[in-house]
Amino acid sequence: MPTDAVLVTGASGEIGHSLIEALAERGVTIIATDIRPLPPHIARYCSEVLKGDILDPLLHEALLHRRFGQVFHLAAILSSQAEREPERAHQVNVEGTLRLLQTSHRMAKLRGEPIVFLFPSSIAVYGLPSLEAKRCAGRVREDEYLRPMTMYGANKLYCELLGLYYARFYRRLDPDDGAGWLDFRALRFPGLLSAFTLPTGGTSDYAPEMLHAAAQGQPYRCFVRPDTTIPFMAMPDAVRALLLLAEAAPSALQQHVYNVTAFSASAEEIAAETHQLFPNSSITFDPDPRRQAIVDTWPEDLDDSAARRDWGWRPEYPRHRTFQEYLAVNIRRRYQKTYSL
Ligand code: AKB
Repeated sequence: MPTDAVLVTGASGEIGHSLIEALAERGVTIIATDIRPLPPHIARYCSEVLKGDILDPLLHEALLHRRFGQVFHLAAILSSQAEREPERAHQVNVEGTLRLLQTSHRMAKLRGEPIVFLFPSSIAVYGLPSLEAKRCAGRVREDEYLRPMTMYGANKLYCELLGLYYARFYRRLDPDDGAGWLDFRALRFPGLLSAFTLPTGGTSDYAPEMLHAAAQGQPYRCFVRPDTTIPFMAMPDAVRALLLLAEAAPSALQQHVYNVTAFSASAEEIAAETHQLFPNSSITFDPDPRRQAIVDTWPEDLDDSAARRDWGWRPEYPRHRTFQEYLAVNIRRRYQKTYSL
């Protein structure tokens, strides 16, 4: 871990809370930013919380007055929300990332040392042309089916390339760079399942929403068909993957972008797992054509062998452990606490 502070953007989002807790456990100094306020139980782990829009030049100016040596750029508008406001999504997801790459590159030059820039990408970069192709594709590799149909998927794919540009070409083109360059690394995440936070505006949200609704005794109408299958991962594995990739020796990395996954499951299987945990849960299926069309282009499974080979990735939460250990314990505890407040 770097001796200088670690910058976490989008700190108030789904991944931010768990990542900040994990960084704090390692004794790291954390600078957090988000457009929304950070809950006090997370803010207390940060040496500074800068509230602001990732597009705001004043935020970037303020960041340049701090000394950070590593970046986790989590700020983004997720896939379903991005289809509702595509131009805004492009601004936040692409222009916001471009500005942060520039700011981080400037910081790396000021420090005279490389900055590791972690970018969470997504299965949304893939675009399977039909349901039949999705069913036949099997475990999709990093270089296959890169034809995203959503604004969010296109944004993520382009930002992977932008990061690569800053890491490679900009470095070669700028002779003054010295040792101050960007070490850009991206992870393509599947749908994430957290016991503590709910995503907003994603298309894989049906899985966490189903669970959190059941834990609160509320009925849930699932917006995709029961047979809809995509890969998933429990939040502790997602955070561990980010930290493992951040800590990997540069010489070990044969590529800049890696798939990671833990298990694949259909919406029906997630509902069955939810029923096991919460036998009184009521889950019905009422597919939304627009959101269904999005997940129908995402792969059923990912090939994460490059991550396993280069930086020792192995998920610790397969499906059974995700539901029966991580979610069963923490989600119950979370809502028991809420009820007893
Ligand atoms: C979304 O559904 O938009 C995200 C993702 C798969 O990147 N959870």
